[in-house]
Amino acid sequence: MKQAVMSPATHESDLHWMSLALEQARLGIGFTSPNPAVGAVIVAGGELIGQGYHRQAGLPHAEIEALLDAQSRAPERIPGATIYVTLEPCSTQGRTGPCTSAIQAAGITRVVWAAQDPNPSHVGRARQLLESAGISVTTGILEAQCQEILRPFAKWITTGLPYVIAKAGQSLDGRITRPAGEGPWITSEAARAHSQGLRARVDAILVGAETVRQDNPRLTLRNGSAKEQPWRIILTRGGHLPAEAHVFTDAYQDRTLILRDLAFPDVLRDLATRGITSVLIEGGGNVLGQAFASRSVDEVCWYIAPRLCGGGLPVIGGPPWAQSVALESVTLLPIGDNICLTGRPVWP
Ligand code: AOF
Ligand code: ZN
Repeated sequence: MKQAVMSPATHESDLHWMSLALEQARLGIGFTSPNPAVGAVIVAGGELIGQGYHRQAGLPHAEIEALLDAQSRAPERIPGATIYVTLEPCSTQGRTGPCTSAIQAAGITRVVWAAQDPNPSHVGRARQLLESAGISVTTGILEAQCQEILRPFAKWITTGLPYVIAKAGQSLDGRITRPAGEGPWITSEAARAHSQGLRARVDAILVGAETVRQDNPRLTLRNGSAKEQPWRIILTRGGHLPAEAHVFTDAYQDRTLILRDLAFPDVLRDLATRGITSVLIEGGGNVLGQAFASRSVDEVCWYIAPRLCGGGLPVIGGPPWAQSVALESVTLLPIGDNICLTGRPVWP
């Protein structure tokens, strides 16, 4: 009887503490590649005594950051405490030591995590290791939300391909260019500023050579984020690229990579071997067409402007498809009079 009353309350507090761990994890998004963004909190007697997140590959994992924080705040309360982690703790020596061992050595007696580590070296190992050390384990708390931020890492570590976001800005009639003499912009300044948030999430931005020739884009992160500039990947067949383009002459020219004569998905496999776990494809129409035709796209982010161009380049080029593709998990965000539509293709 007592237990039946107790367990829902326990579950509620697990949700509460895990949501704080998730907040911690979010602080690392964009900074941890090729590692996942992970957060942790340590709780003793219903009080938070430590918190932390993984800041960068090679630096301590979230669990260790939280333990260090707890050691500085209330070392005597760590034995018997519970740690909440958004990811299954690692159990092997990588760039850093195994978190399962550190948790055990600290005297933590309960470990709660949200999502399994998709890394084949760790997946499913932590429960057995911890339980055989007498530590209680609860899993799956806020799993879907925590898995959401693991998507790029999970795809990269399990398939050897980066997570791909396709971005475009189009007129209502699906064009990316305006009639001659009208200038280049289709979407509003606010919509274009919004798309900086995408650049802050990824390791690389990919465009075709034609986009460099026509638009001379900077492809830089300019929203004040402290994140390192994303790689700029230029796909080219002929190799005729203007030497004076921003991507070859600006302060980040060492972050520009030219890939010649590589088709999808080989171009993505090449990037993954360089430790690039996520790529934002920003066009043009031909590159987007090839990315979709090879079913390489995991997420789309489309900006739609209330303007009709009545001609011009189509947002997606290439030959007609045999099948259409629907999106799931769709979100719609008005940005002034423009719209941002996101979703995930469900490949047939
Ligand atoms: C955790 N907590 O915060 C993260 C984990 O090379 P290392 O030592 O940094 O290990 C990287 C692997 O550890 C990574 O591939 C993933 O499986 C896991 N990430 N694990 O316990 C963390 N970021
Ligand atoms: Zn770890």
